[in-house]
Amino acid sequence: MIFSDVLHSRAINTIRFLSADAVQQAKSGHPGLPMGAAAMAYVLWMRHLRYNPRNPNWPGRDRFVLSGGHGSMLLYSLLYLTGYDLALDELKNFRQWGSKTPGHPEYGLTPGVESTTGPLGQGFGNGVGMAIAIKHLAAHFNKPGHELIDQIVYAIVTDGDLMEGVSSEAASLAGHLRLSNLIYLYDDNRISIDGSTDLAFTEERKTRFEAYGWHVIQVEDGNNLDEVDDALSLAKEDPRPSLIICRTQIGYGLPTLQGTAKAHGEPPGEEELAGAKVKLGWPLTPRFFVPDEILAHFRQAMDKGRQLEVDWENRFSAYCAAYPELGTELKRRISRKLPVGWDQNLPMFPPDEKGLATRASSGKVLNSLASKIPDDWRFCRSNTLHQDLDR
Ligand SMILES: Cc1ncc(C[n+]2csc(CCOP(=O)(O)OP(=O)(O)O)c2C)c(N)n1
Ligand SMILES: [Mg+2]
Repeated sequence: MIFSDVLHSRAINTIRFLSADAVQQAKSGHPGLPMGAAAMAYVLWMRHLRYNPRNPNWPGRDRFVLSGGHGSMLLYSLLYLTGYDLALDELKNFRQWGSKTPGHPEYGLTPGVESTTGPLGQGFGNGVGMAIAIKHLAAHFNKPGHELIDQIVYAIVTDGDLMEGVSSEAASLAGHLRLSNLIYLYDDNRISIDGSTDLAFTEERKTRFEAYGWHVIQVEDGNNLDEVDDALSLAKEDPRPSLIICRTQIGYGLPTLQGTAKAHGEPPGEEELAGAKVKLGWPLTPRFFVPDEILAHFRQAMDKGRQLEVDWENRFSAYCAAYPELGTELKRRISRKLPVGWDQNLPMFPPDEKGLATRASSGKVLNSLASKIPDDWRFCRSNTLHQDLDR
């Protein structure tokens, strides 16, 4: 499949204009991110991300986090187009009371949303946690010839995410742990809410992440599908977490607002939106236009996803046949049930004059739980450390 042909640019424009139309219709929202990052998201969702729209909770899936949650229409457009249980009417009801399309994505409300995002930096940190959990499972369960746990966590992160302190802490840990299953696309549009990042955010982001031990790739043009595609392929091969810095234009296509902070967080206006449609060769009407062949193209994700899930389930069955005990244990963890007897022999603390620090008693309880609940060893280890520091 040649990547820069008409089909792909029409597919990407469908994402852009579904998003911009929804913001314009709601008279509120953020058109800039979806219009600027549509191409990188498209490559990720059509070429790399493993998911099944008909079963958003399939355990073998990769995870996608839109850390810049203000760009939620990008995610909703993708969910609708690829065939998740999110109707076009929900996009038309963007930001309306009772809709499944709130201004910022909410986990548990909208099928396919893996993490609640909006507070910048939060999705970045959540993704690191997900990648740790996957690595933990892989270390415990994978066996030679049975690499069942191989999920990758992808995210789109923004200037605001990188500005927030939490991203530094999380990135440091991700580098330290060499989370090769963590791949972040950075929407390097050099614009934030108040204007150019020249105003307040001029640090060397490439060397910053290299210093954390990340693998950093620079994509000169975030609209160049082959460049993004190659970068994602390289990232998957690297033993470190990867940051793919994609140079983009916020509000791509908007005749006067592209590349400006005015494209960040307000409806473009009818005239500007129409101007973008003319510029990118899109029909002015109807609003929320989805060409049939483009919907069919996106909906291939459903067959592909079904097949991916069937393949994974077959691998899981083979695993359970080869390692029945581990298979049962993995099923228990996936079902989120606690092991039988998890609460037996918990320490008791009789009243005492001096009183025991709750930090110390909680440590004892957690260590007791940890010996019976293997899922959380990292947590119990850090608590032991806490006790050591306390001495
Ligand atoms: C922790 C936090 N502080 C402030 C905000 C308010 N806010 C929303 S978007 C944004 C800046 C967005 O800049 P960027 O992340 O580069 O997104 P872009 O403008 O490129 O879409 C801010 C400060 C927030 N969402 N979270
Ligand atoms: Mg930005």
